[in-house]
Amino acid sequence: VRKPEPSDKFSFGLWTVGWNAVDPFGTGTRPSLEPWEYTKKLAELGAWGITFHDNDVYDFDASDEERLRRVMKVKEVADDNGLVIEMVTTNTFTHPIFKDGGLTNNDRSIRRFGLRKILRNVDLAAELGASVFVMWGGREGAEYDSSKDLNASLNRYKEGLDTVAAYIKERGYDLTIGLEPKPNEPRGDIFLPTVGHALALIAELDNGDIVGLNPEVGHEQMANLNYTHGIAQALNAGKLFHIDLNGQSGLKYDQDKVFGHGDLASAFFTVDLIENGFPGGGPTYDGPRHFDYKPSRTEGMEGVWESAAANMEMYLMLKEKAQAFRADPRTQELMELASIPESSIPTIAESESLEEFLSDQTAFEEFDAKTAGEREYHFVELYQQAMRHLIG
Ligand code: 3MF
Ligand code: MG
Ligand code: MG
Ligand code: MG
Repeated sequence: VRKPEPSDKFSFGLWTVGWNAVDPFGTGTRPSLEPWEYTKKLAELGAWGITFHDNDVYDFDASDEERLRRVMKVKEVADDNGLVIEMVTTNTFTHPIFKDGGLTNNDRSIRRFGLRKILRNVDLAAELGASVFVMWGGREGAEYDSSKDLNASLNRYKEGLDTVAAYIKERGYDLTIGLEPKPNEPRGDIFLPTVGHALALIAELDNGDIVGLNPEVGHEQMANLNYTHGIAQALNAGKLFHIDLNGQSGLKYDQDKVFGHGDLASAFFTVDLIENGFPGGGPTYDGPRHFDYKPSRTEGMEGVWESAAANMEMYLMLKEKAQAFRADPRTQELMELASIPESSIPTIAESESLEEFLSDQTAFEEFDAKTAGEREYHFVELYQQAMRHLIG
């Protein structure tokens, strides 16, 4: 497979390659470098962009001067290496103050502090030229159902998101917000556990027009959901603003493995959708191919760079296969046999009134349900056709 190029729009969170592998059971197994020390290598490997949380770059209690100095250093090194800072996000989960969340904390003074931390970071995101501002509410949630007034918490979540969105509009920033759903970890239950929950909440916001989604592969799979279906529904709603690609092997902790190192067939169909779009056309995604993975704790610095490269290699291998799958005339034939093109035709014709539909005897009274129930779809053969391209 060819080498990744900037036009592939691959980007990495600085917290991914920068994770020194501390976990709840053990100390770090790798050194922690300065954030700008990861940038050059990512560019060499063929990445196009980077992303970060405020506190990936400067400490929670850094002075204004220190904050500016460190941010400028990252910006300078990114510029020197031709990397775009495409997304900036806020850490509202590490410091003890956020142990019960930022926007939904029961404690009002902490909510006010959390919102100010986020708004300050919106300014930073705009200054650095980011186009998306991701909000993962990692600590917005609970372990105990008795600990929350869930109605009030959801109202506070909406209030917080609406305030951030209104602020972006008021300042005239060219930024959208990408909510990142996750079902659990670090909270027992996180609010906005899935793509669907987030879409429903966005629809109720006053400023929801600039609020969309940043779905992560592993997060949907932790909820036993289909990632490709999740991003498809976000696309269908005009809400797929960003993506977090990685790998997950079933219902476990958030594994953050390399993209495709988990459910490979699912990863294939994700790439197929992103690169080839829906078979019948429709909304497409042309945003960053952003990796939110973690080099496993067993890896040293060599493994960090091997795994970073593996994400991009995996994506490009799947892209080649997915393109060949769609271009194969046999695939088109099987899609026809499966009536996939027919699914794009409205059930009731545009020119057809409801009355005409109700009086169409062929649709119901004369319809041969027995024969229709016996038809073939060849769905298994079509899937097998995909597998031939994937592993044949
Ligand atoms: C946690 C995550 C987060 C988010 C990030 C925003 C630390 O499971 O996925 O990574 O992606 O906070 O992009
Ligand atoms: Mg994650
Ligand atoms: Mg994850
Ligand atoms: Mg993520």
